Amino acid sequence: MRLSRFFLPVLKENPSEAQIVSHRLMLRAGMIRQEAAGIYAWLPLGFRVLKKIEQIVREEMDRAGAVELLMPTLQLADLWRESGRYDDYGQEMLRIKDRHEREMLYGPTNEEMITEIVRASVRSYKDLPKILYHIQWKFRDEQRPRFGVMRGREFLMKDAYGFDIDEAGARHSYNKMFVAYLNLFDRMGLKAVPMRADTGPIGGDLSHEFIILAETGESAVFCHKDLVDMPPPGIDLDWDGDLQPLVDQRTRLYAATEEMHDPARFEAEAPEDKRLSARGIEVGHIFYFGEKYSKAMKANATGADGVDRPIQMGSYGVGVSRLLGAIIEASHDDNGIIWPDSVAPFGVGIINMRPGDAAVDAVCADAYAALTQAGREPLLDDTAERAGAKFATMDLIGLPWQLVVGPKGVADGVVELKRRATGERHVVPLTRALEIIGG
Ligand code: 5CA
Repeated sequence: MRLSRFFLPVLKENPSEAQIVSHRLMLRAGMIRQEAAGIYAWLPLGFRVLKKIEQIVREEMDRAGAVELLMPTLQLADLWRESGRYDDYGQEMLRIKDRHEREMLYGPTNEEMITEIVRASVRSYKDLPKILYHIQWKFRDEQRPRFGVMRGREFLMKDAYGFDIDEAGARHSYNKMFVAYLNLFDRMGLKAVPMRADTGPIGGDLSHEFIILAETGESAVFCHKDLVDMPPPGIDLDWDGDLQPLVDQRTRLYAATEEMHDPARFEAEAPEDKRLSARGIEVGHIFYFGEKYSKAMKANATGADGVDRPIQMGSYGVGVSRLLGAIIEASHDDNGIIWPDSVAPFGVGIINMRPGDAAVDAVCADAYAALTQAGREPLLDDTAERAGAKFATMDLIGLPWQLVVGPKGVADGVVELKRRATGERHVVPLTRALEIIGG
């Protein structure tokens, strides 16, 4: 992509409405624009990152055996009357009437709809287990939308739903999602700690939140320090085998959100030098709630014993749009964002220091072609901005590599390559720079 053709409305000044660094940087880097309280337009740079995050989530869900579908954002109120949640959900639910005066709502979550879909065809244990998921916009009329995409009213969620014939099967589905979550957050460069959590309006009694530690996090969290540096389980697993030891290893040590925190237990279970009281961002939340929806909505399946029973269910959410904020909170410096390679909107920023100079333009064109060919998605700054502004913009938008091409270097047969995260620079021939980026 050429910057002269791209749409990157960067802000020079700090927007006054942004209270936390990720919100400030997303606005300054021209990634999002607020259209109403808690409702954002995703501008091209932000949209590219959103798609990258979505794709990592999708790949790890698929690896764990989940199956993607897409449910609508609008739902019928009658569906929610079946589960009893239409009245319970209160003011967070956006209620709408269509032209026939039919009561509808913009989905805050999809337990009811997916239960309706599954009950229409699943009859017996032979049709199970299934984990179905979608990546779809949700609306929750939050009382205090704030911190940009962290607590929006419209936000993108990956929500998966597990269906099993019995509790042991449901537990296995829960474990699959637990393990997949640790892997997918790791792929985004995040250290997520699973913590015992309150189940709120989703229900059930087994639940974990996945928390990224950050000073600006909305929740107070308490955990054993060893959990923070525990490596992810890894993708090379027998997903149908016993995942319980992997889960036990990560749930044995104390970790709880504020609502579930028990100070006496914390003191008993974690030695003083291992006790971490911090703030965190909830990037995922998984629930096992058994028959809560299947019983109310009559979603039954016949077991191997011939007995008809409500299907055992769980639900598994990832805050896809919230993750942009969480990643920036975890990875930035005074000059701007530092994207991990896996989610960066472009892999390399090529800075043309003198557009119009035939020799410089030619080296930029070579670099652009080679990087495109290698799948590194370059962004070529071919604008007429002055050098200082070009460097500031590149640092602000946080691409992992910067390749600076200027007349003096070109005359000497070299370019300057900078790693955004470390500031490390190499002044080397273009071919060498391409090797370093590629390797
Ligand atoms: N149905 C279940 C799981 S599929 C569910 O809705 N769970 S949830 O309420 O915990 O939401 C799942 C994830 O969505 C949360 O962990 C959080 O990362 C994200 N999320 C929730 N509310 C918001 C919001 N207002 N803005 C941005 N992300 C949100």
